[in-house]
Amino acid sequence: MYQFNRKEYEERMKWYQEARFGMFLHWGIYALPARGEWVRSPEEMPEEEYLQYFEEFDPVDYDPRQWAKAAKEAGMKYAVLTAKHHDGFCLFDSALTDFKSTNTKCGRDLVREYLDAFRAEGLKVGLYYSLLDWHHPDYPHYGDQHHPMRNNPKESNEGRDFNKYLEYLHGQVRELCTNYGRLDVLWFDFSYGEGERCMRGETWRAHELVTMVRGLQPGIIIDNRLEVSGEGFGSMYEGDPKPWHGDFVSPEQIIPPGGLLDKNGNDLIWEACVTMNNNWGYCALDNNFKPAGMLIKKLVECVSKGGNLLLNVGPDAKGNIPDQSLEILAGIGRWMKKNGESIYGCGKAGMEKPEVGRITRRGNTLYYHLFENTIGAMPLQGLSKEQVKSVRWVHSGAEIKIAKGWVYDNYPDIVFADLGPDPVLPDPVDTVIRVELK
Ligand code: H79
Repeated sequence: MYQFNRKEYEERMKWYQEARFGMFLHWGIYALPARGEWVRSPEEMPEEEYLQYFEEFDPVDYDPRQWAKAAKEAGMKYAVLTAKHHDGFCLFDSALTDFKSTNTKCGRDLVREYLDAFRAEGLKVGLYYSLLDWHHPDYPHYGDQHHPMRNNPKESNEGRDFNKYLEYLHGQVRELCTNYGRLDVLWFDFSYGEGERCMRGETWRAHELVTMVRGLQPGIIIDNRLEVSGEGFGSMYEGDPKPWHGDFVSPEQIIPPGGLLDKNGNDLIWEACVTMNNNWGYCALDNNFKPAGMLIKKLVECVSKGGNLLLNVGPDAKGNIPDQSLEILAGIGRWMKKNGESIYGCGKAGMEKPEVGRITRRGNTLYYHLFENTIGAMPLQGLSKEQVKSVRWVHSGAEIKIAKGWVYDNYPDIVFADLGPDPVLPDPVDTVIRVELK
């Protein structure tokens, strides 16, 4: 049985911590109702009604090579696609269900095509797999939002055999880990409940599941949601991870204030998953997209706090990533092309955040991210003149001199980078300067 091993852990997490930026893809037949992937739950929509979308689903425009190009151009290094979401619909050709993409009009294994396309672009590939399943007849409900049939007397828990569901879950995870080549990330979602209604850890036969996954896919990275949800830090926080804790903490729709440490003060590996608008799955009426510039700063924030950003797109029912999302990705990509060196392989600086932005760091190289201009030269607080080897603009490589003069003589303990008299920075979103230390 799998047991946590610190050395193996550090080894498998290397690429992931260098990558820093990935694409989350929420796609399924819920793109047809287009009210988000949870649609069945708040609307308490019965199965019969939802099956109309299964009949209708026909993603004629699905070309994952376009998705992969968009991810790559944005500077993303990995991706995670929903192989199955809570609705139970499978985007892969599972032998264990008929509720799958190969049985829709398109007749295609959407997961396989995604994996081929993203690998071809040199991206690491991940799959999301929902622990909840609203289609499986043996998945129970407890009168709360975690199941759409909670208030339907015809759909009581009577006769539901959870062990059968567990066989199904383990069987499908085995299929994914066996039939699709090397997978880099497995993203379970999620654990919840307490007491008799505790759907966490060994409720999923998690130790056995993780042992199987690691046996079939050595080196795979697993999230922490066999134990917790987006809210929890789990046993990793205690400094004593359960074998099923997984490899990273997965804060959802939040960037942890101050980053994440365990209770002994050691860094935790984490990935914030964040939507571009206010939904994961395609939502026709949600045009509340965060601008590219804001998301660039959020990525920098994650890296400066030692974490990753998994940024979501929700393709529509035809298989197209919405235009707004593509434009945002392109905007991020333009910045990443110039400034990616301040993201990849970078992490916390271990220094106070400057007034005008943030700092990321790789070894002896500090990246100062200027979200706005300073008045006067840029103070490199915490550094002494003796430590600083060089200062450069990242976008051009040009030299930046250390500021001299009577104003700066008033602050003998602070080094100032002389950005010139022009208060308009070359990149109004985030201009990066690189400080090499001796
Ligand atoms: O896959 C994405 C979400 O569907 C899933 N995790 C991410 C990665 C997720 N699971 N739980 N949650 C998100 C948070 C739960 C939100 C809810 Fe609701 C509040 C569910 C029911 C009430 C939001 C509002 C969704 C439906 C109504």
